[in-house]
Amino acid sequence: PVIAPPSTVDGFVREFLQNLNLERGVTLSASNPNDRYIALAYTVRDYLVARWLEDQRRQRETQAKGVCYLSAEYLLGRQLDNNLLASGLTDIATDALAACGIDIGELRELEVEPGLGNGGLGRLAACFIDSLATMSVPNVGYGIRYEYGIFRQTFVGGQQVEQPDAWLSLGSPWEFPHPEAAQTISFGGHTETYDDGGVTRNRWVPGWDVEAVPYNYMVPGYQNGRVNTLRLWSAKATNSFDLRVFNSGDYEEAVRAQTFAENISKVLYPEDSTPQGKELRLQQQYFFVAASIRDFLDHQLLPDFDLTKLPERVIFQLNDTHPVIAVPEFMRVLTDEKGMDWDAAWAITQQCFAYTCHTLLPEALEVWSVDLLGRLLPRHLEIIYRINEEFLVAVRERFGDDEMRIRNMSIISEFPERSVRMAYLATVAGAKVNGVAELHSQLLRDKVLPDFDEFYPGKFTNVTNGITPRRFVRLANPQLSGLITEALGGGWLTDMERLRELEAYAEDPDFRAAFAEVKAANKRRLNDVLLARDGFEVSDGHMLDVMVKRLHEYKRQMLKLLHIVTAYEGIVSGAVAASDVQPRTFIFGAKAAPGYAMAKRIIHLINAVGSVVNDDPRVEGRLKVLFPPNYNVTLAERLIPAADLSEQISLAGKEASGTGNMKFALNGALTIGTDDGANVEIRQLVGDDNFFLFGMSEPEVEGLWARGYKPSEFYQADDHLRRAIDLIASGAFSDGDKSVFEPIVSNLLYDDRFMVLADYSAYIDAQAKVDAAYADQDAWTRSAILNVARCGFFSSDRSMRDYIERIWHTPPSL
Ligand code: 26Q
Repeated sequence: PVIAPPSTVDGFVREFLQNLNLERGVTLSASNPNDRYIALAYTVRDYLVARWLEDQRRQRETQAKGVCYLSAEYLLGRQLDNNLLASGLTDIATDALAACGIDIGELRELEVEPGLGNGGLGRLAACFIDSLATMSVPNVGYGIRYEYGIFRQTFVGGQQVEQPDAWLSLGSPWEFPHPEAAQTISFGGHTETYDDGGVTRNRWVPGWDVEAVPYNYMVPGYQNGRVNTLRLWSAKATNSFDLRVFNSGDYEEAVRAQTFAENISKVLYPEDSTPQGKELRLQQQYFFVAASIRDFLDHQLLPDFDLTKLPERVIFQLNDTHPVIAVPEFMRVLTDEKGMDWDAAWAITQQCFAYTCHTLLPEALEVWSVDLLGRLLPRHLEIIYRINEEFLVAVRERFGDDEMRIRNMSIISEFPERSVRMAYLATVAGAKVNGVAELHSQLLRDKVLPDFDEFYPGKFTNVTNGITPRRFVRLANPQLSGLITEALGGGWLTDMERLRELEAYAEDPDFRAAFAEVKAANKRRLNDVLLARDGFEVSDGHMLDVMVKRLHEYKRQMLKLLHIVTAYEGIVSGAVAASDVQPRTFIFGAKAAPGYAMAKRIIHLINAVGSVVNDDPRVEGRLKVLFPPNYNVTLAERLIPAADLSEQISLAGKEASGTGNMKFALNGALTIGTDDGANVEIRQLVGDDNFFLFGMSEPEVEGLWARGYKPSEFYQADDHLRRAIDLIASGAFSDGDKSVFEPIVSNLLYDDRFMVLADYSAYIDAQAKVDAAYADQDAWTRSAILNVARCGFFSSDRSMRDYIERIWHTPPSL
């Protein structure tokens, strides 16, 4: 058995120095900062590894039902601080390094965060595995080890330029490669029928294959001695590629073929909606789920396991449709490989999968053309056809020959080309289907999949998203955490409903003063970070108004921008005295998908407005627009604790949940938001007095669409709106060149799919209320405290309990 080093400063020093010598091959005095960072990471690992091995042994031994979380993305964020916190080693490590003359804070900054996700969905997966480990729930997270994560964003002349994210280039001390546990994953080829002792069966004759090599990551629970596993797959060329060299002598061609295989896990697709149907993306999806299923069957089950008992042993949770090709793969393995008959295999499959949907936008629903699927995975296409046939037979039995309904429910769509609707496949195969917030789950049943809800009563459910308080409260906001612990004592980090006890403290002037001081300190810390990072300064006395999330038209960064332009226009036109303006710093953080032209133009406009507003002396420094590039988890951890105001302003009915909204509220920012996603639940919990609601409700949005929405009418009818848009159109933010932002202006005036103009005046009014409320600092602080006190519900621990109770039915802990 592995024995952890002693949990003392001396023990840590010895282990650290040993790692420097043995793993890095350097002495302390000759080591560079990267050597020291890697040796530190190895040292933390050394403390966790014994626990990890023990948990893996126990999971194999008990064979209790566990969760396999299948996600194409894990947006993990930096590992060092999280793993120190989980293992209770933060102070020991700090002192040990100090004893070696090293400032641990400097090493911390060297870690390049693993950005293996786009945004909310990937970060949610990371929060969930943290909670499962903390709650001692056996679980394996499966995903892809992208060699390049989400791109690094830079701005050139205010425009987004993408740079590759070579996150592995300085070493990756947190991973454990296991080439000996590689799986061979096949693609292409054709299917054939054959005679299996008198029965005609189909089988797959693949055309090519790749190796899937697992890399394991430790997922330590918070100070509970548990360590779960995150297993990410990396693609490697198989020997068959080498053989081809040998046989053909065409060396260059063989190396090219190797590159082709290894491309599969090369890069994360940076689109987080409107999937493009790219072949490589489907290869990624099949690659990781096929490897994961095989890994589970080969390594997690005991050798003589009775496969009919699988539903008592495992549930595969599908994080959106990205891993849904796992369904026909599982069927293929059970029938073609294990010889099970179809009906038995299907009955098992329908109990072993559950599906989480993360969207309502029709263009974001994944479909794969039959043509592409048939070329890449011919046997899977056959299986999907059979699933669909049997499903439609059942639909006919139930509803009669209602051809319209059949066409609407078919897993295969015929237009604009024949393709597979992955969300439908997931819904038919899954034991449960869940949305990610109350409103979203309701709309999913009523608008997106109503026929399925009718056909499968009880299948649809809700699990409202959550966030891990370890990373987003304890690590991101140590001062607030300290204040809470002073008030409530320990234990609240794993029992967030206890934050309710803070309600009483909201009435205590001393506590309010201390809380306000924490916010001020977080602003100073943010100022240091932004100054070092981007040369930005956050002025004293400014309200910090923050909008950070992917750039999407439905999220309506343009609405925020119109508010800023309106405030600016008021000052320069003389309508408002600068001295009467409540000082505010607006901070944006947002990446645009590289192919999303409108989103990129909006980024350009934000930067353009920023340069003009920030430099105009008439503003007297009372409005500042900051757009630090490359918003990521690390920056979020600095920004969110400093924020006063959280912008959650999507068009009602479009944001499935949002999770940034929860992070802000739990860090004592007030929300200005629409009645959308989890905002609805935040407002219910914190109360109307502590939330700035504005804008149309989802039914009102529907009503306005139905009547025929004409954005130009709103433009004509509202003076402020017209002046703001005219100012943009005039070239005021583009050196007089009217053409630069013309596409944005005409989109707003003549299309405006997300009804920015319709909600503009309500937004401006709500912002006036924000200004008025902020003028009473003490009342604002009281509201902020109540936000913290009442948002314990949004701990991802609670989300996990809901999944366990409503979907997984796994034992609560082990
Ligand atoms: C699919 C196919 C091809 C290429 C890319 C994709 C793709 C990748 C990522 C599609 C979607 C995503 C990410 C979606 C996402 O992050 N959705 C968000 O999920 C959060 C967690 O549930 C919610 O809070 C957000 O409301 C939702 O937008």
